[in-house]
Amino acid sequence: MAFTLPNLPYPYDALTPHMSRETLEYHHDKHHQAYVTTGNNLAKGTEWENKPVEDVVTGTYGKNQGLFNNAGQHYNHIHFWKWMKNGGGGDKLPGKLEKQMTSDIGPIAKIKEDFIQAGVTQFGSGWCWLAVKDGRIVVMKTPNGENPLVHGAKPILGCDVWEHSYYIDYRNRRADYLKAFLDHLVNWDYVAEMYETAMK
Ligand code: MN3
Repeated sequence: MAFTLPNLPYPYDALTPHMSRETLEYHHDKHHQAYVTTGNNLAKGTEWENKPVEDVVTGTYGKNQGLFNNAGQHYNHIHFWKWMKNGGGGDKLPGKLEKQMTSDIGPIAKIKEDFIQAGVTQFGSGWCWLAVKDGRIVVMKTPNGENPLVHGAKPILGCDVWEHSYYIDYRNRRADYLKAFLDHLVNWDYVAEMYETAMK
């Protein structure tokens, strides 16, 4: 099946005041839609037409930059919408996930600090992540549309640090955006779900 734009799993104003309706309208309806449209156009007539997005991402990395950029961003955004929810964030994590994260990285405060640091130090556009690599949860960062899938890891949480994700609400204050993401937006249940899938 060709790439299709998923609906947001909540109304456009559900994440206010931490992420505005205006940001979600532009980010979901314009930016994500453009990755879907361009990705489908670039895949047309190639071996990647109608292939699962994960296969396109890993198969085109380092080989077909144009298609990779759009497929990577499609994959990243499909999950990004689901990694947030109204009333999310905070330090109350599903027990098993918290146990694994704290044993692999350290206390929740350190995990948050490392995640924010990864996002702030990603020069230019990109993403910061929690991912499972070799059975352990690690903090990562990637440029542009890259994600942990092409680095032998499985993403369980990602935050978009392209300016289109925060400039309307936070202007240049990327660290404040990352803090609000962790404190008020993260859907830890979906992170736990991706963790379970990654460990299978
Ligand atoms: Mn984006």
